[in-house]
Amino acid sequence: MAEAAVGIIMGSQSDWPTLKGAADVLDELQVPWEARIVSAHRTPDRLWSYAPEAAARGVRVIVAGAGGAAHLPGMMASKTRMPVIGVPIETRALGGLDSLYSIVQMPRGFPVATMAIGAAGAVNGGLMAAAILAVSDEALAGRLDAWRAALSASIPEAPQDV
Ligand code: RP5
Repeated sequence: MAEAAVGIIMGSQSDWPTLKGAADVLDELQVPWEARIVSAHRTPDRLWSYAPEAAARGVRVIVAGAGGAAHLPGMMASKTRMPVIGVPIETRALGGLDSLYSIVQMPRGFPVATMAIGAAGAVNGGLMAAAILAVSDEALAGRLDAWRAALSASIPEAPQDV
């Protein structure tokens, strides 16, 4: 199997049903990925070692999802200059606004490209990672263009009674 170009990391196993949306769209675009549980609070040593080890394996973009006190994407952005795409996970207590605010309000100098809360954000995280890689990969750019065109073509012109 090809080496992973995208690292999908998450704070907990419970985030995977959401983050799988990123993995699925990367599969559709034939972009190899890896997935790891890396919690900023529960496994801080893993957080510290992930970025350099992933970069050595060939990972070039990171999609990081976390919920609640969602420090994983921001801390990862502090450790690596690889682009970090943050996915705020929907939470039961606060609906994911807590995750969104934790991820989006980075201090100047260490950006996280923050997606929407939940499932749409995860899929868009995968698409954003693919778009970043497509800048220097013409074949992938073509697949991404075709994916976007197919989505546009699937939208009916008029609504129907269902
Ligand atoms: C965060 O806490 C994780 O990213 C997850 O979204 C949330 C809840 O984790 P679990 O209690 O379900 O493991 O660290």
